[in-house]
Amino acid sequence: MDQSNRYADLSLKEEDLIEGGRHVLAAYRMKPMPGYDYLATAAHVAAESSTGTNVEVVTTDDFTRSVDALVYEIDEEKELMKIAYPIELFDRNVKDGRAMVVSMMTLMVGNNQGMGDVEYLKLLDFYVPHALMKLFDGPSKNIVDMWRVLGRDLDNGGMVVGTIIKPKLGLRPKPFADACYQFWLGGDFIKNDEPQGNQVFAPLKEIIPLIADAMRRAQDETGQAKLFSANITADDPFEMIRRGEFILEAFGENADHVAFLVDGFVGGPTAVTLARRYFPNQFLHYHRAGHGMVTSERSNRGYSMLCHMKWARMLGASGIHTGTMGFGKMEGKPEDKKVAYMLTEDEADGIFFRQPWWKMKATTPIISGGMNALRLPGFFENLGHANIIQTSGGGALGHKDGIVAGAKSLRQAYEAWSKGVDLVEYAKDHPELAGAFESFPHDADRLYPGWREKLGKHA
Ligand code: CAP
Ligand code: MG
Repeated sequence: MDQSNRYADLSLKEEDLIEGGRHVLAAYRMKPMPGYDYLATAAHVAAESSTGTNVEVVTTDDFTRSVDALVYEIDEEKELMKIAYPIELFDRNVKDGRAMVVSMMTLMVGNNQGMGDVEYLKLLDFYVPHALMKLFDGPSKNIVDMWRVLGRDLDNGGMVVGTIIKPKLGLRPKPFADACYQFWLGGDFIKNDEPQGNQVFAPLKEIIPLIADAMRRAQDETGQAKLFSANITADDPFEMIRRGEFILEAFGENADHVAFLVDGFVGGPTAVTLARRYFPNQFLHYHRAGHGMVTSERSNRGYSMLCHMKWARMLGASGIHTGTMGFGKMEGKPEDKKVAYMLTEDEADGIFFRQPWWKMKATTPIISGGMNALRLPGFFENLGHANIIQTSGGGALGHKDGIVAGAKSLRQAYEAWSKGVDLVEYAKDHPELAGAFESFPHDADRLYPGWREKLGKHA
């Protein structure tokens, strides 16, 4: 059934819709199944994403029609369609009237995923007007709060040197805590790996006190504050609360050195919001494991990385894994830096829409995944700054001279870039950085040809 007479109005102008401030605008990549009309299919998507279904129903009245989502632009050649969603469609909390990301997802990438007349549909970008954006929590903490604990400049505190304790799973409590102590002798920040929690071989109630003790000893040893990001992700929100409360109690006087890690993609908006609202004083570390199933450019369904990041900032993520923009091991490209700007700036260009954030706190990019000291300068050069949280698992714990050297090599790479000094030059009088060249020779050869001669290292 062609519903375009109701769910499409191609006379609508995007600038008027933005000026009107009463619509979420969404841009999708869409291809109808063979034999289906483009506009009719787009209109069906708008129906399924708002007030309709595949047939007219007798209960529809004039008010219903006033909140129909409307297709306002299509370009069949580019497989592009845009929908305007009246903000009244989106669900609001009973308790405080605030808006919720889960409702946006259910409408904008809900039933419209997997429709019989649609070959593929992917949400590429969206625009949220002030009237709705002001109803989202946004972050309560971000890197500024980490710099505060670390005693750094609060406007330009620089890279937080971090790691993920590896192996990803399989360490018993004592070796895990020992690794933490070692890294903290050179680094700032340690996170649980995304699957680490309360495994039977490393019970949380045994391992967390040991980590807290390792933190105290490393702080005493170095005279510097240290940070830990503890995974509290669970199916049961009450389990998350129980973990968080135990962790804060165990860290005691260092509780403000603790971030809570939530596997936000698999845990979903409810898990992230529980952490954001129940533990508002803790840095909310959003890990995005699993996102690639929908955000990958190889996926023609779901939503883009940009949309994922925008929703994460709206939910209140203090920091989110933003990818390594082609400099690490995961998918990415240098142009992904636009996504980082969408997280940190008060206004930024998406793919189709410029989004103001109206002073919502920034979410800090967390840069991880196959990084090491050698790959950092290129990353910073592309992004344009180093005010990020950087975590290297293999890049730190795989250093030939051990964990402390691995941590120091990361900091030295940041120092070299900040001072505008070539990395090989800087390595000449920074042995831990020189050790990174020897630890990751394939990267060294690719990124710094001739490094061996310059550093006097033989193959
Ligand atoms: C990195 C990591 C992170 C990935 C996630 C891992 O370890 O701990 O989870 O960075 O990717 O488990 O792979 P390595 P992203 O440093 O040893 O690669 O940050 O892109 O979400
Ligand atoms: Mg991991």
